[in-house]
Amino acid sequence: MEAKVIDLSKLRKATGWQGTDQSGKVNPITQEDLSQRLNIDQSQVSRYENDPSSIPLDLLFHWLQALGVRLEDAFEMAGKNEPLGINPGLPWQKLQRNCGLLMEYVHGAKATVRNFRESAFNAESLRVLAQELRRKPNIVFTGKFDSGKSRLANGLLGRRDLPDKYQPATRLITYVCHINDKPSWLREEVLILNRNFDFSRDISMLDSLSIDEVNKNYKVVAGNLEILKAYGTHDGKYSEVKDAKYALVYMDSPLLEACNIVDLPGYGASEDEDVERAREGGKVADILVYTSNSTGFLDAEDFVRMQYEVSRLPAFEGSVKDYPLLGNLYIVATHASRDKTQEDLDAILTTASNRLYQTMSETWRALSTARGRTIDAGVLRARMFTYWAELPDRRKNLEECMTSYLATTLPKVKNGILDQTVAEYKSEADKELSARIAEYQAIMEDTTNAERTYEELKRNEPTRKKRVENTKLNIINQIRAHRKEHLDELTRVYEENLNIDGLERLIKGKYKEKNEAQRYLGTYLLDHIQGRLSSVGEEKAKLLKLEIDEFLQIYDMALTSASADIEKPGLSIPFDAKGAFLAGLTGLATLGALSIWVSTMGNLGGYILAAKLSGWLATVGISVGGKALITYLASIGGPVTAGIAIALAVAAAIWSIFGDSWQRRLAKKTIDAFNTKDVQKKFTENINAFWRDTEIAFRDGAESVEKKFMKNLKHLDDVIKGRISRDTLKAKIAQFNKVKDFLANTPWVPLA
Ligand SMILES: Nc1nc2c(ncn2[C@@H]2O[C@H](COP(=O)(O)OP(=O)(O)OP(=O)(O)O)[C@@H](O)[C@H]2O)c(=O)[nH]1
Ligand SMILES: [Mg+2]
Repeated sequence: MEAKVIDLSKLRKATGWQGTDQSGKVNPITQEDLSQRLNIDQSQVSRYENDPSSIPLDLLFHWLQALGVRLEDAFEMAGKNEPLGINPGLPWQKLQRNCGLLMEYVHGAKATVRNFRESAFNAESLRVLAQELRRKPNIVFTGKFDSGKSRLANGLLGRRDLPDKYQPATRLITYVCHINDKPSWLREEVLILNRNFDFSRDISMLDSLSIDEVNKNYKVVAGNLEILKAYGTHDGKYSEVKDAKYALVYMDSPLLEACNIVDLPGYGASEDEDVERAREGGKVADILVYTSNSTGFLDAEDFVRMQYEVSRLPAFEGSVKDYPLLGNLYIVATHASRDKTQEDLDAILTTASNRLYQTMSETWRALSTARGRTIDAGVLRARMFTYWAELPDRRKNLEECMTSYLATTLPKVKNGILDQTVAEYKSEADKELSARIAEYQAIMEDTTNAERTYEELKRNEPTRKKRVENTKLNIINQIRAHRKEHLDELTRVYEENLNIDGLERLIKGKYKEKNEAQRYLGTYLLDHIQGRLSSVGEEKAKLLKLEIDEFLQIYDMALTSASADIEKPGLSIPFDAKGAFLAGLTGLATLGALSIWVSTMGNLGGYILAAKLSGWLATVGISVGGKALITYLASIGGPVTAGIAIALAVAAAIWSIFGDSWQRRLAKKTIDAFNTKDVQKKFTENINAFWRDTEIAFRDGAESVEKKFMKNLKHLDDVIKGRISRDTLKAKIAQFNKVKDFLANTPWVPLA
C-alpha cells in the first residue's frame, strides 16, 4: 500500500480560519495559535509541519481535533481527493462538424460567389454565421475578491493552473479554452493582451484575426503557464505591467470540450480597476457562477453586484419545456469546509435565498416577466450550491448539476435555436435574393411597365419625403416627451418612497431586526426605485418601437403604392428598411430605448448575423443566441439604474445610526443618505442620457434608411434609363442566381 503523508502545513491553512479582518481578508490560523491549542511549543508545530511523517499518532489525533478535521477528510485534503474536474462529454461534436463543413463549403466557393457583396446574404455572412454558431458557451466566474473563484474554476477543470491564493490574486480577465481551440496563428499556451483588445466583440472571432494584427495591436507577451502567474496575479513578477489586461489560456481539460471559462478579478470594497474588469468580463457570460464565502454568505454588496450580472444573462427559458428556471445561474457558497455542519450550511443558504428574494423583489419580478415563469425564494434556493475542493460531499451537487446542464440541458436548447437560425438565414436569403432577381427580370422583360412604375415612384417622391420628415419630427418630439414623463415619474417615486413617515412604516412592516433593516433597506429601496423606472422606461420603449415600425413602413409603402396602379404588377422593388435602419445604429455604443427595437427584431433573421453585427450586438450588451434576444430593459443597453457605485455608497452610509426609535432614526438616516449621495441627481442624469442616446440612435437610423433608399432609387434609374446595358443586367441575374443556389445548398445536418 502506498504510504499517505498528511501535509500538515497545508491542512492548517486550509481549515483553521480565524474569520475575516476588516478589509475582508481571510486569516488562517497561525502556528502559534495552533501550538497554544495543543499546549506544545511553536517550534514543534513547525517541526512536524516540515516533516509530517515523524508525528506520533496520538499527537496527530489531537492535532486534527484542534483543527476540527476528521481523519478521512485530512487524507482528502492531503491531496488524495483533489477534484478531478467534471466531464460533460462532447456535447458540441455534431455542431462542430456541421460548422466545419460550413466553413469548408464557404472556402470552396467560386470567386464570383465569394466576392459577391450586393446583398447582406453572401458567402462572407455565411462564414460569420458559422463562426458565431460554433462558439462554445462561456462560464463566467465572478464575486468578491478572495471568494474562491479561481480555486473553484481549477476544481472544475481538474487542474491547479489558475493562480489561487490568499491575497487578491487574479488581475487579468482570464479566458480559458481547450487546447484544440487554439487559433492557428498562436503557438504558445498563454497570450497576454492589452487594452486595445475589445473583449466582448472580438473574443468569438479570434480565428479571423491574423498574427500580424495581434502582434501589432494587442499582444503584450506570449508564453507558458508561468507567464500567467507573472502577469496575471497581483503579486506576480510583472504585475506592474499596466498594459496587460487579458490572458488567453489554452489547456487540456474535459470541461473545456463543453465550454470556455472566464476567471475574473474579484470585486473589492471600492470601484477600482479590478471591479471594472470584472464587469467587462461579465458581458460575455452564457452561464454565471457567483461565488461568496459561506462565512458571511451574500451581503448587500453581493446583492447589488449579482443583480447587475443576472439581469444581463441570456434567457433560455421558454425554448424547452423542462428547462430549469435560472438554469444558467450558479450561486456558490465557497469555503464550505467541516467548520460548518451540513445543517449550518442548509440554514445559511435558505436564509440567504429568502433575503435575496425580498431585498431584490423588483428585480425578480421583472426577470420573472422576461423569462415567462415566476421566480421566488425557492427558485433562488435551488440555484445555490456549496463548495469545498477537499470534500466530495460538499461539491457533489454543484458538480452534478453543472455536468448535466452542460452535457444535456444546454445542448438541447441551443441545438434547437441553432437549427432554427440556420433555417431562417436560408429562407431570408432565398426571399431577398429571389426578389432582387425578379426585379431585374421584370425590368428586362417589360421595360415599359417597369418605366411606368418607376415614373410613378418618382412622382410620389415629394409626398414620401414629406411623410418621412413629418413622422421623424413627430417621433423626436415623442422621445422628448417620454424623457419628461420619465423624469416626472422619478420625482413621484422619490416622494412616495423617501418620506420619513412612509419609510418608518415600511421598516416596521418589513424588518424585525434592526441589524437586518440597516443592512438591506438601502438596497431594497434602490431596487424598488430602479424597478419602477425600468418598467416605465420599458413601456415607453415599446411604444416607441411601434412608432418606428410605422415609420419604416413609409418606405415599404412608397414602393408598393407605386406599383399598385399598374394592372400587371411587373416591378416589385425590394427594400430592406429595417436592415438599413439597423445598419445606421451599428456605430453606436449605446442605444437607449432603441435597444428594445433591436432586441425584438426576431430570432436573428438574416439581419443580425450578416456582416459583423453579432460582435456589435455584444458590445451594446445584447446577447445573440439566447432565447431570441432579451427584452427586459434593465438588461440591455443603458439600464435606468443609479449605478452600482451609488448603490454601494448609499448602503454604506446607512450602516451607522443612533438616537429616537430605531425605525424612525433609520428612516431619517436613509433619507439623509439618499440626499447626500445625490441619488436623485444620478437617476436624473441617467434618464437624460438614456433618452439622449435614444434620440441620437433614432436620427442615425433614419438617416441611414433614407440614404439607402435614395441609393436604390438611383440604381433603379440607372437600370431603367439604360445606363446599365442588357448584357450587364443578364450577367447580374446570373450572378444573383449563383449566390442564391449557393446559399440554398448550405450543408447543415439538423442537430435537434
Ligand atoms: N483548501 C481550500 N482552499 C480554498 C478553497 N476555495 C478557496 N480556497 C482558498 O481561498 C483563497 C482564495 O481563493 P481564490 O480562488 O484565489 O479566490 P478568488 O476569488 O479567485 O480571489 P481573487 O482572484 O483575488 O478575486 C485561496 O487561498 C484558496 O486556496 C477550497 O475549496 N479548498
Ligand atoms: Mg482569482
